[in-house]
Amino acid sequence: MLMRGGTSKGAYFLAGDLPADPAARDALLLRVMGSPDERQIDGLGGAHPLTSKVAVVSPSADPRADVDYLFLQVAVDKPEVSDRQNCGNILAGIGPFAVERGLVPAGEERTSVRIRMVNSGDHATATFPTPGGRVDYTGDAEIPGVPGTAAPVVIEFPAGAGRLLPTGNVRDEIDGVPVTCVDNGMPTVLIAASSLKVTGYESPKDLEEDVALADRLREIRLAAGRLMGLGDVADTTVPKLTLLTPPRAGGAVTTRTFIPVRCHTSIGVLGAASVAAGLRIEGGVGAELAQLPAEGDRVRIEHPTGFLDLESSLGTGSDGLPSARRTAVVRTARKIFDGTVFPRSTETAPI
Ligand code: NQM
Repeated sequence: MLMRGGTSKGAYFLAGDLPADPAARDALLLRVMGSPDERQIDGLGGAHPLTSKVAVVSPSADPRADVDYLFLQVAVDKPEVSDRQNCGNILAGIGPFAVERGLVPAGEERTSVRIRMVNSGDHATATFPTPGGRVDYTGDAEIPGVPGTAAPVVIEFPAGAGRLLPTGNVRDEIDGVPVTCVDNGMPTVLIAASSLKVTGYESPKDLEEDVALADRLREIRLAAGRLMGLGDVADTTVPKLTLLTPPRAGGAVTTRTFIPVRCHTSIGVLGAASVAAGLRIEGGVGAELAQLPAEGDRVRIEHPTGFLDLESSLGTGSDGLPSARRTAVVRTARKIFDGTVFPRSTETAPI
């Protein structure tokens, strides 16, 4: 099934419909998406990391979950499929997909699906309308970055299993640049845009064309990856890098996020969850430029095409450092197409 999840788009599969062997599965998915090819002309991919995504869904053996969701990022221009990151936007389609495929029975009015996110081991609960026992994608929820309106998918994340501050510090310095490395579901490096001599209000296109900035970001990311315990991140899509600058549309902060080379046209959900938590960390690079709402109020993260609102609260972990408690967000999803994909143009048998 081809679905839009939040501000991303991807192919959703039942695990049982794909090869069990990861190498065979990944080879097949490259063919399905049309990678490697910068236009992905021979497949379903949309020629951008945000539209070259795959969800693999199966019933869960975890008593706290109904379904398992494995996210796979299919590279556009390289023959690579990665399970090293999670995706909170594609997550928005998982509950509806699970109901469509009969993995979870629909409620009469709405349905809550408990999801184990296999990539991180974290959990989420997605709630969406199912009047009369069928998923209803229509509604009046609007999310910036997607035209029109659709039914709200409310996603709640309980406190994650990992450390909010993976380096153990509220602030580190890399090549003279202060950073705060935070992980509230997505490993993210927070950097004040001003410390890289940009305003942080530039368009994604202008930022992507800044070669000197790209060099700087690459060096910072490699060093941050090591500090965060992620090892050599040269070939991985995490950590992400988020440039922060003061808000200018009533939000808490303005962001430009690199995922990690292309600049996001909006912001990832878990990326935004990490930013929202990071802003509240006293002494972190975000706290001094953010305009935070009162504790308990929604945090509005501004991004290139609008904003993303989150509920986010922090506590203190057993190590005395800040830890995330709960995060909640509203997304929408759309079933675009359900059918047969032919992995090779010469093949007649569907997968
Ligand atoms: O952070 C893009 C997206 C994402 C990931 C990326 C996401 C998230 O917008 O949870 O949603 O950061 O690669 O789909």
